[in-house]
Amino acid sequence: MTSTLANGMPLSWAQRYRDLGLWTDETHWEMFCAAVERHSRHSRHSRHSGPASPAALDRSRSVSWEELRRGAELASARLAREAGVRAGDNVIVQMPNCVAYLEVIAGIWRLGARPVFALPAHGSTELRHFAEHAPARVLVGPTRPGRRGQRTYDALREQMPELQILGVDHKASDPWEAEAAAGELPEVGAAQATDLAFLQLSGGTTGVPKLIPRTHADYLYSVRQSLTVCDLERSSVLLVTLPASHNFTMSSPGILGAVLVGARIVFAPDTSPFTILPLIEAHRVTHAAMVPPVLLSLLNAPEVAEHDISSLRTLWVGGAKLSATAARRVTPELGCALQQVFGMAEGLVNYTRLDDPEEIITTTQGRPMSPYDEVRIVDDEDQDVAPGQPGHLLTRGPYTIRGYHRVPEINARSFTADGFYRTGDIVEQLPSGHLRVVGRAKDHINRGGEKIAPEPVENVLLQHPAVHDASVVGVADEVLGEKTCAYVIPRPGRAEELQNTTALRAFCRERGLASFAVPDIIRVVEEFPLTGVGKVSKKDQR
Ligand code: AMP
Ligand code: DBH
Repeated sequence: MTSTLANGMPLSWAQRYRDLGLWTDETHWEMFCAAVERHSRHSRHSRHSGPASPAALDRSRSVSWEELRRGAELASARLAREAGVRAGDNVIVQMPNCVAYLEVIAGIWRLGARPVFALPAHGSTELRHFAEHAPARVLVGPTRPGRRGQRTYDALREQMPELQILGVDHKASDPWEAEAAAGELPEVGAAQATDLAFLQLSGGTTGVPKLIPRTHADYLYSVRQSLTVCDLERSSVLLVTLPASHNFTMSSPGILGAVLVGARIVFAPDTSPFTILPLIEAHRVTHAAMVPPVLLSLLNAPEVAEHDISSLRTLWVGGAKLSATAARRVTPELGCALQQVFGMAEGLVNYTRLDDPEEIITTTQGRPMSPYDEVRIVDDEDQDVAPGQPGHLLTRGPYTIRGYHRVPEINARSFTADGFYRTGDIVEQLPSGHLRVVGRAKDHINRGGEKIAPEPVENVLLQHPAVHDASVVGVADEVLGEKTCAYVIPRPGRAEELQNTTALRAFCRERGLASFAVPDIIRVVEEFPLTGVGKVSKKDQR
């Protein structure tokens, strides 16, 4: 008898969340089928003439809800027939943003198996780690993965010949044509709502990403709860521009939220303004999730003026700290609402509410979405800090894991004895409950004893008219221990104005930065190193 679920949740707590009505008995496949039923019925009733309006589309395909379910069934047939995937198996999914992606993961759930959500940016080191630790013996990827992807798969074939790599031709008008001809569907695999539903990945700021075990019940609760604080509805059009597999894209409220309410899903192949602006215009997109660097490139793209983006209603921005400077530009310049989202694949998700005062929306990262989320803000000795003071954020709740997948040593460090997850984030809490992320514990700079949070420095640099983006890190220094180094990306055509770093430092002082916080080193660069989902990788910058 085990006394915890796959996500480390003690059975007594699982029972409590069930009794409270937060967790239901539904699995992802059941949720998907019920949603398809609802939306198809609705469109049959409301359709007057003309073709069924699409549920999901990408560059090569446009499918209705029923076609989506059929695609998922055929995907499950292909996985079962070609790779023998069965209930309880883990399957690594590394697909670009496309309709077939959704069919593949739903197909895996149909079999009672579990996706391992790899990102397109993951290389053979990470993929091998997932295959070994999940463990998984099948990987689903695109038939034409591009040159880098091909090298990755070649390396994997050599290093792990036992890993079966299944290619899906996502650019075909019907990727499942051959399967449809092959005949019978495999049976729906057995799965319980409290079973492991998939393995999500942590951002992995150090070493390889950790595997995050989420159950059907806890995850679907998180999606439903997200929908209660967001304005996504049936008539909405969601643009998926961050990698589909990322927790933010998937669940906040994301692709699964769109499936639940019946919103249209438009898959964008990448995050560049050249790609997303025409898509927003063509499909009358109402909602999209972005990380701050993507928002900045949208705000600063001269092409914004050439496109009709008046359909936009709400942008969710999160994944990394959004500067107040950029946050304040969203509504005036893009004409839509901003909702800041501070979440983690491990669980806890915070949102600013749509009716919060502007100051809260632009200067905080929101508050927990569930009344059952517990947060504590503590000092280095795990003692609660005084209200309003910055400290380490710990959290526990109905959709936050109590342990990573199969790593007891790491779990002993990452969770408290009473089950709180140590997020590694430094936050302060307002009396209203809103959290302000001050930084990552590891990102704080200790400059000869003066503690410097990078964020306020970045905020000031961003106010400079020639600065597109700024990222501040600590670099080793013999005298001070650490010095501050600012990486800045100039706005197009304005690099010259940043050549004089003395002037940029003077600008920082004029804007009120403490003298010790004015960057010691300023480096003008064309781009920042990014993580798989497009967050700035400070680890690489250091
Ligand atoms: P991961 O564990 O890879 O899912 O990454 C989650 C982490 O991303 C959080 O613990 C934060 O450090 C960071 N993060 C996510 N959203 C925000 C946000 N809105 N503001 C600041 N940091 C964020
Ligand atoms: O960064 C994240 O992991 C994240 C950000 C916003 C997340 O997991 C989420 C919302 O659900």
